[in-house]
Amino acid sequence: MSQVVERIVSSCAAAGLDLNATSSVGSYNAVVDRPFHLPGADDSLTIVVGNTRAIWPHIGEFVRAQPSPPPDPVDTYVESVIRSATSGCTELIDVRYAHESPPRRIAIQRLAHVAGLAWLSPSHLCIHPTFGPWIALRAAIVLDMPAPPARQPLAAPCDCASACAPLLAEALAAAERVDSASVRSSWRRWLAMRDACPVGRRHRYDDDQIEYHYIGTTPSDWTS
Ligand code: B12
Repeated sequence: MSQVVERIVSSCAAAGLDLNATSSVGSYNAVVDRPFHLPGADDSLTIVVGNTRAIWPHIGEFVRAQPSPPPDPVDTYVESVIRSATSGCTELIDVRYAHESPPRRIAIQRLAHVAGLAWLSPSHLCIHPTFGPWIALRAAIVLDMPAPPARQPLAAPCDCASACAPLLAEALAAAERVDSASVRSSWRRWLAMRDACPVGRRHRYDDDQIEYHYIGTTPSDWTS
C-alpha cells in the first residue's frame, strides 16, 4: 500500500471508519451507468471507506462536543473525518459520499463489491466475510495515482436462498413500494432480513445504532 493511501486509511480507521479497500476507477465505472461514474482516469485509484459498529462511540462523542446536534450527525461526522484524513493530499481528485444525492451519487455497494471489500447480495446488502451485513459504506476517495492490480470480487459468504431470501420476499410483499417511508414503517421486517444472515452475527450493531439508522431515533446519551 502506498504511503498516501496508508496515511488516509489509518487516519479514517482511528476515527471509526475501520473498513477500506482499493480499486481502479475504471473497474467500477465499467459496471455502473454513466450518471454514477467516478471522476478520474480509468487507472486512477479509489479507496472505498466504510465502517462497522466501531464508529458508534465516535458519533456519540462528536455529537456531545457540538453546541447543538447537527441535523445528520453520522454524515456530518464522516465528512469531518475524511476532510481531515485527506487534508493536504495533493493527489486528491474527489471524495464522493454515500449520502450524496444525484448527480453526485455513486453506487457504493457496487464499488465495495468490485474492490473485494464485501459481496453484494440479493438482499441489497453488502456482506463482509467477517462482519456480515453489519457494515455501512461511507465514501469513495479518488486519487490521482495508479491503482494496484484488480482484486477478485469475493465469493458469496452465505447461502441467501435459505437465509435472507424468504424474509426479503416477505418484506417486499408487505411494501407497496420500496422507499424510505415504507422501510421505516415496516423496519422490523427489513431488520429481520438482515438478522437472518448467518455471517458476522457477533458484530451486530447495538439497538441504538440500529434504531438510529432504520427509524432515526436519537440515542439518549447524545444529549446527556
Ligand atoms: C437510495 C437508497 C436506499 C433506498 C433504495 C430504494 C431505491 N430504489 O432508491 C431505500 C430508502 C429503500 C433504502 C433502504 C435501506 N438502506 Co439504503 N441506500 C440508498 C443509497 C443512498 C443509494 C442507492 C442507489 O441509488 N445507488 C445507485 C444505484 C445506481 O446503484 P444500484 O446498485 O443499482 O442501487 C440500487 C440498490 O442500491 C437499490 N437499493 C438500495 N437499497 C435497497 C433496498 C431495497 C429493499 C431494495 C429493493 C433496493 C435497494 O436501489 C438502488 C437503485 O435502484 C445507498 C448509498 C449509495 N450511495 O449507494 C444506501 C445503502 C445501499 N443503504 C443501506 C442501508 C443499510 C439501508 C437500510 C438497511 C436502512 C439503513 N439506512 O440502515 C434500508 C433497507 C435496505 C435493505 N437492503 O435492507 C446501506 C447498505 C450497507 C450494506 N451493508 O450494503 C447503503 C450503502 C448506505 C450506507 N451508508 O451504508 N436505501
